[in-house]
Amino acid sequence: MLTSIKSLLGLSTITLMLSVSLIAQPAPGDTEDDLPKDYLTKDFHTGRRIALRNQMPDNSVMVIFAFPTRTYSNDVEYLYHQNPDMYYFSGYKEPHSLLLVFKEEQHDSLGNSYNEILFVQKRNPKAEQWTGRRLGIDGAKNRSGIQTVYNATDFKNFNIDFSKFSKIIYDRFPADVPDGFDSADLFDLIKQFKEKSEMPEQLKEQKRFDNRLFIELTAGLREIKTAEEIDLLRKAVEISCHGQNEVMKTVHPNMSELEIQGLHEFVHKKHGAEGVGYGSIIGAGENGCILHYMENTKTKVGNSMLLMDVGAEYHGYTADVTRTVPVDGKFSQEEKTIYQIVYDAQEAAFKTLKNGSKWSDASQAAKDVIAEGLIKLGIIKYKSEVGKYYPHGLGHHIGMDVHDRGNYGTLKKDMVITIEPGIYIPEGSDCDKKWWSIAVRIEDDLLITQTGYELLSHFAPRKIEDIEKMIKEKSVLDNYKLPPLESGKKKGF
Ligand SMILES: [Mn+2]
Repeated sequence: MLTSIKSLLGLSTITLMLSVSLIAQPAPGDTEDDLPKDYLTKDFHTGRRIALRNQMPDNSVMVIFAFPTRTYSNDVEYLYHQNPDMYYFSGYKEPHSLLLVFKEEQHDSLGNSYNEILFVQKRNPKAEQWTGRRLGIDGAKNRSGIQTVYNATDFKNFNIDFSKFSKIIYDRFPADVPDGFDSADLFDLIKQFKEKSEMPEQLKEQKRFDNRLFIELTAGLREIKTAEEIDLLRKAVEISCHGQNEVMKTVHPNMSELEIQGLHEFVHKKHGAEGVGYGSIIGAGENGCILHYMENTKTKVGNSMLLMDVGAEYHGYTADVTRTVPVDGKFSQEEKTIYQIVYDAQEAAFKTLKNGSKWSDASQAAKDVIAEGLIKLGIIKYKSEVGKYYPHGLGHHIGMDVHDRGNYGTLKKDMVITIEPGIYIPEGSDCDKKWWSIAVRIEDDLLITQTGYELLSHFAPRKIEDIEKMIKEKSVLDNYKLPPLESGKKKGF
């Protein structure tokens, strides 16, 4: 998109001419037929709202805004990502929207009743030609199953008496909402909501506006996955594993971290994953010690260990899978030793998992194995030092967010979680030099069952010998050859 969006607002002759033919036509995407068959259904979103309403306190309303759009460069926006809570409860993926879910039936002045309202982006052929199709009212009804849908432009004059509710359940507002040209964008919707509801500045004093309850209700629902969600997560995880496998089969010391990232994401997209759930982490050698390393700028990964933490996002659900592999195909003795401790820690955590087990038991089991392993090698002296080389938690829920909403107490059937112990020994650490720059994380995605767990990410090898075997295999990606670049040749880069 190289042309300025400002010319759209200038209504140039060309945009006007081109837009005429669009006006009478419905936007593609209005019907379920235009969606991939395994998308979340209207029944899913409707069911989630029913489940929410059942748990809401009497005389309450839940308020969910879309996420803001964000600037990438000048007049270019980042690819839009919907607020997962909005998507979960409505299936609506567009910005500048607002969902209200009421505990009880409401009545308007014309005698119509409703217990949920969705305010959506107004159809606008001129804008749609530039920034994409909009569902509009009919499309949004069809997608969400919500019968009361209005254009966001109608919120300003919509007659609703927020003062009668004993609870207004809301999420904290994003701090950086741009006030665009539109008179009904997210900025205005939030402003209008604050005015209509007479939201006080000091919310802490006001128990009627309840943010804690918002988190509690959404976490309680979203941490237990429905059958449709589990299907989508299975797919996201399997795709991510295929990415890991193809990279293992292709990787060589002259590859760059960026190229490796590209190979993962190519495999994801080949299988229909729209994006990644978080910035792909491809850390060679010392870079593996940076937990959320996303620059991926090393031009040659060399004969080091390669830590790859990558998660495909498929139809709104993200996987989170990490594999750490030796680029030259063989773990050195030191690498093997550290890797095996992390592997054993992961296995120890796995053993605790089942419906009713505690997050803290899994965490402790993994931590104990890592601490004992590091003490045995003389890398630490006391158990209490383990955080030096294992500085993060054991895992988290995955779902629409990579760190998905959850209560993190007891594990329950149909939760989908990651278990990801790691050991990171940066250069200069207070231990024998031979351990320096070794970084290992093994991260798997698991479905909690009544009696144990199902390892969803079993498609990618975890054991030392299985990884070495996989690296020996050939990938179809292996022999791609691109012409070398001409630019910069004379200057030597
Ligand atoms: Mn993770």
